Formats: sequence, C-alpha cells, structure tokens
Amino acid sequence: MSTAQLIALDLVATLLAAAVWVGAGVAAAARRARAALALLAVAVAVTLVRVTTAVALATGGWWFAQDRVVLTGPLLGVAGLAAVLIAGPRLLSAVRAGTPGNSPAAVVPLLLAGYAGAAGLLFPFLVGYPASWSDVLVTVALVGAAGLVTWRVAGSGPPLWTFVPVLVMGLAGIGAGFATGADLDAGGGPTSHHPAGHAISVADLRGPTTPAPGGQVRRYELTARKTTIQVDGRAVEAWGYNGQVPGPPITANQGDLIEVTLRNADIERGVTVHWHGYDVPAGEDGAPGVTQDAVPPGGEFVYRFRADQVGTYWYHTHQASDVGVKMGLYGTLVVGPPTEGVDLTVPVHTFSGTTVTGPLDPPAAAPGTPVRLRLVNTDGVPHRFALTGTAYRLVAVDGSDLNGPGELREVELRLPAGGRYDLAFTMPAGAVALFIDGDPGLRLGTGTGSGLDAPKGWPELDITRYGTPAATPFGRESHFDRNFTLVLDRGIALVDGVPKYAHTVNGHAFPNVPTQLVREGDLVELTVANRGFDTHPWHLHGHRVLVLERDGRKVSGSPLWLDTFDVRPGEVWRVAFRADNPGEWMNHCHNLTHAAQGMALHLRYDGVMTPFHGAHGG
Ligand SMILES: [Cu+2]
Repeated sequence: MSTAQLIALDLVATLLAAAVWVGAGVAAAARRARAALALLAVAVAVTLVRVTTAVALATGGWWFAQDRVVLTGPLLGVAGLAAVLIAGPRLLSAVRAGTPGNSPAAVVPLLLAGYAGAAGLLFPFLVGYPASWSDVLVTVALVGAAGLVTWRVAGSGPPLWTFVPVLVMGLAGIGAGFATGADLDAGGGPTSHHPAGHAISVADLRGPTTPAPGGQVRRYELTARKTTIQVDGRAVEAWGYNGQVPGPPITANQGDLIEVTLRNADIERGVTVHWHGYDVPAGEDGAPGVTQDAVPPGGEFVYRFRADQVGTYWYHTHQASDVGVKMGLYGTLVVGPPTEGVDLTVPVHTFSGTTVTGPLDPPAAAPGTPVRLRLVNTDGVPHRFALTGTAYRLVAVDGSDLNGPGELREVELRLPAGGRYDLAFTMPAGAVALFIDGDPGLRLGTGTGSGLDAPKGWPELDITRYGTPAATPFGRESHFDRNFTLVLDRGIALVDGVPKYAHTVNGHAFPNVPTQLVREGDLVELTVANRGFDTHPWHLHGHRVLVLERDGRKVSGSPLWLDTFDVRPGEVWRVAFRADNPGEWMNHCHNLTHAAQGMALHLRYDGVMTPFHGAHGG
C-alpha cells in the first residue's frame, strides 16, 4: 500500500473512531445502554485499526506519523482506555439490570474519547508537520476543556476552578506558538563565518557582458503590458511581454550572450524575468525581493547571461507570479546548436479553463523528416501528454539529455508544472497527433487513421526507470556536506505576517521558513516529503538537482537532472546538487498559488547577502 493510500486509510479510521466514540456517548446519554455498549466495542476495534495505520505510516517516513505517534495516537489511546475502564462496567451492569445507564460516569468518558479522536483529524488538516510543543499543549487543553464542559452539562460536573489549569495550558501553548524559531538551517554543516557587513551583495553577482569566443550577442527587448488575446474564439484579458502571449521566443546558441532589456508599460504590481531552469548568476535570476526589486511601470532592468546550457527552458515573471504567470507573462528560451528538420517548441498554458499551446503554426513535415517537440508546462499543475501516430523517444528532461532513451509507444507522459520534455521522432508517412490531458493539442502531417484516435488507458511512463544508467559526479552513497529536509503540508501559519490556511514547509510559511545555508563547493542533499493532499512541483533556482531516489527506490534508468520535480501526496524524493552558483536563491513550490500561500524559502550561500526586501518573491 502506498503512503498516500495509508494516509487516506488513516484519515478514514480517525474519522470513524471519533464518530463511533461520540456515537457511543450519545447513545449512553439517550439511555440506550445496549447500543452504547455495542458502539463502545466497535470504537475499540476502530481505534486499534487507527493505531495500526499510524504505525504503518511511520514506515513511509517519520514525517508521516509524527503527530499520530507522539500526540494524537496516545491521546486517543489513553482516553479510549479510560472510557473502556470507566464507562464499560457501568454500561454492562446497566444492560444486565435493565437500567438506563446514562450516568455522567458512563457518558462523559465516551464523549471525551470522541473528542480525543477528533483531535487526530485536526492535525492533518490544520496543523501539519511537525507537531510542536505549542500544538501539543493547545490540543490537550482543547480536548480537556471540551471534556470539562461536557461533564458540567451532563450534571454533577467538577467545580469551575478545574478549568484554570486547562486554560493555563492552552495559553502556554499559544504563547509557545509565538516564540520565534531559528531563522537559519545549516543542514548539519557549519554555520556562517561571515559577518553580514562583509558579505557580497547578490546585486553584484551579475553576468558577463561579452559572449564566449565565437559566440554572438542576442539582444531582446521585452515590455510587459496588458493586452487582450483570443482563446477559443473568446476575448480574454491577459498580460504579455511585448503584448504577446507567450512572449517572444528567445533563442541562442551555446556560448552566445543573451541580453534582455525588460520594461514595464502598465503592470501595476511590477514585473521581472526569471529564467526557469537556467543557472544564471544570482543577480540575473529575476527573483523580486531577493535578487532585484520588481520593475514598476515605467521602470527598466537589463539581464545579461551566457547561454551555457543547451536545451529547452522558459522565462516568466517572478513578481506576484501567481497572478502574473497565469495572466500570460511567460515565454520560451531554447539554446542550440540548431537541430535538423522540424524543431517545435510547445508552451502549454491554461487560460480560463482552456489549455492552449501558444499560437503555433506547425510547419509541413515530410515523411522521413527528423522532428523535435519541446513541451513546456507553464501552468501550476501537471499535464498529461500522449503522442499518437508514431513511436518516439523522450530525449531530454528539463533541458538535460537523457542517456539511452528507448523507443516509446502508447504511454502517457506526465509533465510537472514548470518542467520540459523534449520528444524526438522521424516523421512517418501518416499524421502525428499530440494529446494534452486527453484532448487534441497539435497535429503534424496529413492523413487520418486509427493511429490518431485519442489515447485511452495508456500507462504513465516512470521516468526514474527510463533510459540507461550512466556515471554521475555524485550519487546516493556520496558523503553530503549538508542535508536538508523539507516536509510539505497544509496548516494554519503566518504568511507575510497574516494568519492563513497556508501551504507549509516544516510547519512554517514564507517568510518564516528558515533559510537554508550552504557554502560554495558543498555537496548538498535535499529530501522533500509530501504529507499533504496536493502535488507539489519542487523548484530550486540556480541549480540542477540530480535525483537520488524516490520513495526509497533509486533511479534505475538514465540519470535525471531536474529543476522541477513533482512530489505527489505521500512521496519522498531525495535529490542532490553541488553548490556551485553563489547567491541567494528561491527554493519553492512551482504551483505558484501554493508558493503565494507560503510554500517557499530561501537558500543562501555563506558570505552572500541581499539588499532587497519586502516583496514576497514567490
Ligand atoms: Cu505546491
């Protein structure tokens, strides 16, 4: 059983346990001693199931079970045991004697066990990981207070002063919640040696101003402005670079210097350009509040960087990016050498529920022509792609070539938010069709035939098992200078100072997630576990990461160098990277709505500081 299934089963057991304990208490209060006794027996059984699921969850990783094992499991266990010992004999004798059995000593312990069970639901939805001392105190106080109130309502309750310790406990818990935690996570490595006053500013970590020998300068001007675009025959308000959606395609050859002048015509919230997956110098990264200030209307910023990485990338605004990218402030970045034949970049984006591939005019592709399709997911959720009419190879992921990619047919490719897949094939005699989420998205060549039918029930390609292994500069067995763990969840947390139902990292939301500290040259391991119910496409700026394992299983196919990896519910990914690009970097979920709701943090090199503040940066 997968961890996600176990989480679901555990929730069902938790819900049932709470409901049945409460049901037993209500039955007892309603003078139905026999029903109450039967429900008590069921409650004990469900509670035992719940204990089993909680323990089983721990096998997927301590993160999945911590709150259950440390707090809500024992709480339910103790309350349930007390209910059995106190209410059980009373109900039994009531049934034997034919009396109502609704004494407070029978009713209150049963309901209290129900409240303790309900606390187990509170955690996965409202608190998340990790359960802190503050959470423990508040939870126990809440359950205790509910029990005392019930006792008084049931009659012959305890004196009012008994509420005092419960109140004190609750207030202590709330107070502990406001205590500020560490603002730096050194990942088990040494902490800073550089006093802030002597650090290098990210604003000084800029790109070169000349191309590599033999390269040329590629100049682009991007002006962000409001515009109206046609989607499915409807006029849709959009924001576009140069008023185009997607923005102008940026292309270069390896060694060229890319120089982009960004201007903002009328986007009040400000704009930047972030080079997604491109490991530019930190000062060119386009992260507002981290590497620059957002460009206001009338403002300008010039980006310069060498086109060192070959492959398929994209660019987008990073200012209020949840809104800005959705509105259309994105475009593609492709770095060659040029390929032979048809080379088509397909940026997929969803406007008001309609998924589009950009204004594509597929060129004629004669049979025998080599074709390369560069799929770019510019949305915040994954898309499923299927290619019909031909066999093909998945030759590159996130700009990096795969090793020994085998021929594919009748499989579905799931592309994470922000990710890129390059597909290659030789044009067959008939037509080829690309389906996106089951809908026709693009067609090459002419002709019809059953080969072009919408794919049905095709299995998803597991890219961790595709292609053949090859040597990598480091791997699972390497010694890592720093190890960071990010547990992703939902919970109530402060987002930019405001309490929200946030998407959290280790129980915190941006900007309160401790900044990760690394030193140049470090080999860094990053473990990302998803305790929640949403998929989180994790994206570290400025670095490619090598996937070490997913859910404890190593990558058995081609080495996978990614800039965005989808951590689905219940999954645990271990990835690693070499800290070779000094700066302060965003490290965040690329579902930009999640990022705006707190799922973001910074990774900073020792000796680097940022003079930029205030903006969310997500
Ligand atoms: Cu997310």
